Amino acid sequence: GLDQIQLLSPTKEDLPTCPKTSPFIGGPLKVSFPLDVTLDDIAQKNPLVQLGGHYQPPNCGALHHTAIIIPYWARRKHLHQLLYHLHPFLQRQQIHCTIYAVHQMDNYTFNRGKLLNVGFKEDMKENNWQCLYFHDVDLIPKDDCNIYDCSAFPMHASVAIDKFQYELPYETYFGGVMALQPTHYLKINGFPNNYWGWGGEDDDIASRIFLNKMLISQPPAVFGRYHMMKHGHDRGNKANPKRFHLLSKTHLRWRYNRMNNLLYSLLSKEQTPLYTNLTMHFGIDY
Ligand code: BGN
Repeated sequence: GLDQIQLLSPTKEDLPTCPKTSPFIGGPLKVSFPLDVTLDDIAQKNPLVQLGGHYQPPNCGALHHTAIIIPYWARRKHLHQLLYHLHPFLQRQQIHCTIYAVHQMDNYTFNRGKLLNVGFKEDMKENNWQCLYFHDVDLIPKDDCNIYDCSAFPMHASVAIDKFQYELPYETYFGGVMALQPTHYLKINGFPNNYWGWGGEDDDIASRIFLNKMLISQPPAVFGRYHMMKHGHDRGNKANPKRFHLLSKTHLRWRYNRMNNLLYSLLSKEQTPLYTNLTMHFGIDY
């Protein structure tokens, strides 16, 4: 309601609300990768982005309030390329948003589920976000009509990735970019914390959604196109041999393995010009 909007943007109460469809969005995007683009270059090209990677349209009250959460680990180049593409894309959509990079800093195994949980928890402390985009660092949206808002059900945005010939690799695939309202997230008890290494945590999240009798919505495949940036094998993110076993237990564990028993220490929260950087330490893996 109105109260909420005023709370979210206290200085914008006099502005008219933004139109339902932004006049700035176009169609398919040509995605190119300029070499050696620096964070300073990106900041200069996006003068309206505020400290922490925060944006709200200057001339109208945004209809959507979206946090973008990027789990990230030793992929600095990809993060810069993603910011280069994502900031102008989000501004064209006239949404109110902040980009958060959630960074795991320890020598243990990557844990995407846990990073996403921390991202949720820390972001909701900052703002009453109504929509959360959990966004892999290596995926660049290829169509302006892929609007970063939420729908009545959890949404899988990256339904057409070039690496998978613009199709789902399998029917229940839920990896890459997904969008949940806070109520969806709370209903499924957050994401699993116990998948260390590559694979399975996205399938677990999809199971949690189905176990809670929700459906997964998708944008039309022509809008849900993404380019996946190439990368080699990540050290510390080996395929997790336990993932098959873990997945067979989701229906028993989803109530207990969740956001509430989330052990982590937040080492720093840094507002950089283009994103808020959350750095965590998870301690030992188990
Ligand atoms: C699947 C992985 C997903 C990954 C996709 C696409 C598993 C669980 C074993 C049943 N799932 O195979 O996590 O996103 O491939 O790469 O490994």
